[in-house]
Amino acid sequence: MFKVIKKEGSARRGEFVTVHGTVQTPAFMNVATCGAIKGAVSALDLKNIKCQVQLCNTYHLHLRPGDEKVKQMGGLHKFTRWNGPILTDSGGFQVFSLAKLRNIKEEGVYFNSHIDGRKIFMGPEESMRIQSNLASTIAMAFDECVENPSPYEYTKNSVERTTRWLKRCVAEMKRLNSLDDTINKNQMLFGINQGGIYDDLRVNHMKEIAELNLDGYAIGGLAVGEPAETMYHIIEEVEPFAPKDKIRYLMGVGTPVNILESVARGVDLFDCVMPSRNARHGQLFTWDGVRNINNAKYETDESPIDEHCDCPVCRNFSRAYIRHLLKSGEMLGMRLAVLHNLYFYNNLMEVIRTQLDNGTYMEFYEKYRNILGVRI
Ligand code: PRF
Ligand code: ZN
Repeated sequence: MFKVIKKEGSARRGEFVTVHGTVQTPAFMNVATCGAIKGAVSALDLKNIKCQVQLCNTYHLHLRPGDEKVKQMGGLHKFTRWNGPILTDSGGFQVFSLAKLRNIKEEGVYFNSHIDGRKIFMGPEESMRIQSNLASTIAMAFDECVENPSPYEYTKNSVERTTRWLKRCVAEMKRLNSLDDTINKNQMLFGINQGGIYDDLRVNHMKEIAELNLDGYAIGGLAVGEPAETMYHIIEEVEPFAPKDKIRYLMGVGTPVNILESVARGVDLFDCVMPSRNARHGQLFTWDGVRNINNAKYETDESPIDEHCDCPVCRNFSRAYIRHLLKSGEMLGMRLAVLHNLYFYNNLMEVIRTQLDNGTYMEFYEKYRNILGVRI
């Protein structure tokens, strides 16, 4: 259940209630593709970095260790020891971005595993069954994320198929949630808006899926190479047609500035590999902008990564030490950098929520959208 507590322009401060706890929104989901955040971060660390929700991937966990195995271990919550909300992505996007030799048919997608090349089929029913075995809090609908650019006719046919797939997801999830041996009988389902960069396809699709009374609505198919301005424009186009009383999730986005811009346009939920991936390469997010810790000027710098950050890493370690660890390929360097970046993202969301509570979000947005993307 989702409740908007406060609004400022299109921006929303909300609360999303799940069987695994309540999520304060706007919120960021921490990406744990295979059941772990890359950078040796476990469930034991998540409270310290203000994590509210984890995101895991259907495609990866189906290939390894196998969703039946995860079910045997009691589901993802018991398996990973994270008892807060978990969202699983449907596999649609990963099949299209990772798998080789894929073949899209009405029934689903035939593809070769990126691990051992074996032939696999995944359609809406398979994706729902896998996500039901994983027992995540929220399952995502099985969709096609068309590449950018894609021709109008291709995109139109693809969106129509994605709608038919969504209806099959709804039916299959209903069936699975009523079975005796299903671990999470309250599993929720989010639909995904597609339509590439075409306003009319986007709006028509959002209107169609809004009628299905789903638990949440995602905007997919963005941040796939189009300019940021195009992405903001699409969000503005579809936002009026997304149900007001349902949570809105912008998939795979983005930089801190992308998040500020999208919150201002009515988005409640985000996920992105950027904080963890960039950390592993020494790119650290701070309230003064983006710092590349590999720079020689930090060789003997005793200050923390971010002077304004209260995270466990900034309270204890210096720029010089973290730079040295990363340069030496020490696993601890990656771990500390990832912990700081994830804390930064989760804390940014907390600050955004406080600004919305106080009715000062637009002022905050005007100031920080010019700062957070600067390279320092
Ligand atoms: N569909 C799904 N997952 C996704 C996307 C999508 O379009 C994106 C697009 N940025 C990220 N993750 N199922
Ligand atoms: Zn920090």
